[in-house]
Amino acid sequence: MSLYDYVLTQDGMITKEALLYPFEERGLQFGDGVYEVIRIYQGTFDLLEEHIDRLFRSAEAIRLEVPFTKNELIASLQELAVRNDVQTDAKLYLQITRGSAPREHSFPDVPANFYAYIEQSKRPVPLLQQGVRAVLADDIRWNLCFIKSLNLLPNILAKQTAKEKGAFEAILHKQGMVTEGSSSNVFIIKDQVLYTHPAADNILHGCVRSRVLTLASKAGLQVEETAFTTDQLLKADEVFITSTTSEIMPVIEIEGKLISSGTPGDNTRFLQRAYEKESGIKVTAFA
Ligand code: DCS
Repeated sequence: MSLYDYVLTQDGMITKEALLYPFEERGLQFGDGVYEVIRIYQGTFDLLEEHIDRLFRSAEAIRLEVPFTKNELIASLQELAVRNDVQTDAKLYLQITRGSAPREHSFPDVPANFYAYIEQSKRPVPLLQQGVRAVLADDIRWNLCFIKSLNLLPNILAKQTAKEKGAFEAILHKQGMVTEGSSSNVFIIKDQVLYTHPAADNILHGCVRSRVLTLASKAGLQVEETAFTTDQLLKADEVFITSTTSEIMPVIEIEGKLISSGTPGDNTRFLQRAYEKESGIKVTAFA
């Protein structure tokens, strides 16, 4: 099959030669790829090696060969930030797919496609201060959620449901056991013990999640990587979610029910401050 020369894109009419990705692209047609979102604070990458390690784990899990080494990639991303003269808070989006080839389910013998771009992105300061609402949603995803794959349909459907209900996040559960958020990991604190789902195959092993576990242990909080129920979630003393863009986000209401008094808890606030310090954030949100 040959393609006509002009292709319509969201940016207008262009020739296929000008398209970086033709529409026969594995990421577009199959979600056959993996991605990362990496935080930049005042021009400096946060948790960069952790994200690159996870990218390589994701790629290996889908048998996708990354066409460069971790060190080469890290150097190139740093070069990208320098070229763009990034000084602000920002985020980098990066994806790698199995390439462009005529549509056929089995792997083609073509090189991978890759791109990375940086966009300005402010910290969600008012939300970090006040906390957010969440809803519950069925976790209808597959069993390999540790792979940060481009297949995000269940996640976006859950997030849209949350948005329509005036909530920030959908907390997912499988048969009543909380797994994670649609784009975050979920933590509860009950009687001074911090609980979160173990880093099993059915959740994404969040980079912020790992940092929070370290910070909590250092602070002397008891940490239990144990799954909890939606009932335990609603009865928790404190609830928060974590992600690269949301950091440590207090959850103050779930399905219309207040968590404790409906304000961010002391342990959550402590961890938020510790997180700022660990990330080298200069201007605190919690003065
Ligand atoms: N779980 C899911 C399903 C996620 O999509 C994310 C982050 C996390 C957990 C938290 O992982 P990090 O702590 O490593 O960020 N999702 C990214 C995304 O798609 N946009 O921003 C963050």
